Amino acid sequence: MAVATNVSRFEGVKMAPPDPILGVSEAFKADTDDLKLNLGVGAYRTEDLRPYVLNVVKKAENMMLEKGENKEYLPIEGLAAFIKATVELLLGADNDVTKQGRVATVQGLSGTGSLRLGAAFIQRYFPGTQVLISSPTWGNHKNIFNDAGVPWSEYRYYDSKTVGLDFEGMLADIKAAPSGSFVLLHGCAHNPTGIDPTPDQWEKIADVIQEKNHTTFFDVAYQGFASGSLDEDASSVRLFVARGMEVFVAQSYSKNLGLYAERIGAINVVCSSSEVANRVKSQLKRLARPMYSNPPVHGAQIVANVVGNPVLFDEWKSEMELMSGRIKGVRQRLYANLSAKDKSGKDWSFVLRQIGMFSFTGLNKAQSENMSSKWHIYMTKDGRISLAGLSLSKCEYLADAIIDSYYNVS
Ligand code: PLA
Repeated sequence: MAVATNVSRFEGVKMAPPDPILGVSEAFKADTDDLKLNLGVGAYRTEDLRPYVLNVVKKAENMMLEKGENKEYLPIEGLAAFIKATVELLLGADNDVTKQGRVATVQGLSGTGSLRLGAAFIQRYFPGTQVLISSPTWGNHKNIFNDAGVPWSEYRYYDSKTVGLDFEGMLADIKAAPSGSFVLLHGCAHNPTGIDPTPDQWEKIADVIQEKNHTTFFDVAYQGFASGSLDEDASSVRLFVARGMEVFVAQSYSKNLGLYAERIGAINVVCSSSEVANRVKSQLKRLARPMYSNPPVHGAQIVANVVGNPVLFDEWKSEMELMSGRIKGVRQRLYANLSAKDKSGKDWSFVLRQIGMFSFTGLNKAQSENMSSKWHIYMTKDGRISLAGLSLSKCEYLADAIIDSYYNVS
């Protein structure tokens, strides 16, 4: 007979460190000071710093209620209307590759789950092949490929001296990697730096990737948030596809439709023929089935109803411009406050040049810690602040905190 003991079977389980991004929200919640500000996670807030549910999302949900949508299981690949809408949003409504049936698309658990499915596919079909990741990158990329058993290495991306793109370094590292590697690129609004290649630089990146027979893996988590235009922000992906390149693209609707908690996104693999695409899709489904069986329906219906409905689609574009416009506004105000308060002549204009939800401030770990411990401003330790969580009225306070941390903490 088994004897109950108070020695746990799990005695050897160590405490995991808090997540570098989502852990910031936990620390923010625990702070009781009225001045506190959460600039950690990239989640859009209104000017009075409240979460925002898009009007088009509310309208789509009403339509779904009226139609009386059911809760049956979806097919493993997801909702058909969603898949049609998501590819069109990515590649344009009238693109050749979908007409030719060359895109394998499977609905994923938002951007993260879609990246994870793509990574599992790479591990299964190209075991041991490395993925090149930008330095720096979104913190979770490394976890995703680690857990999928895909080795990775880094390519140079950010140049701290110019606070810009280390384009020569980037190209050299992609060139130096073994032929046939996978190259992870942020489709737009690079996280955390807010620095994207120019159209001309995208062409040159594509040249090197083609020359080396590498395969691109685009992470498109911010379509619409870089320029405010959904089409313009997909131009990097469209450029590669127009060149006839086979690419992976992970999409997320967390930010652009504000569907963070719905976990809705997709993994797309653009293939050289419809025949290959069919086989790739069958294998993506085979990977998904034992992981989570099939995806949730609610977010997929929202996306299908917004993107697939010309009236709501136009309304979404305006709301998208409104959100990205608000972020551009706080960018300008923050820059103005920093420049006015800092008498040293330091050039803060990088705040204006960076795009998307974030600003990469250049604050180091100790300085970022000072931002939270002294000023109650929560941010990631790599010096990133989410401007999507900032209001015009808080810019001055933030500028004071940044200047204090930058000059008084080493
Ligand atoms: N890819 C990039 C580059 C991201 O920044 C994020 C989210 C994702 C994918 C995945 O988002 P999803 O799974 O919700 O679609 N990055 C956030 C949140 C906004 C996070 O870390 O999960 C961030 O604050 O960096």
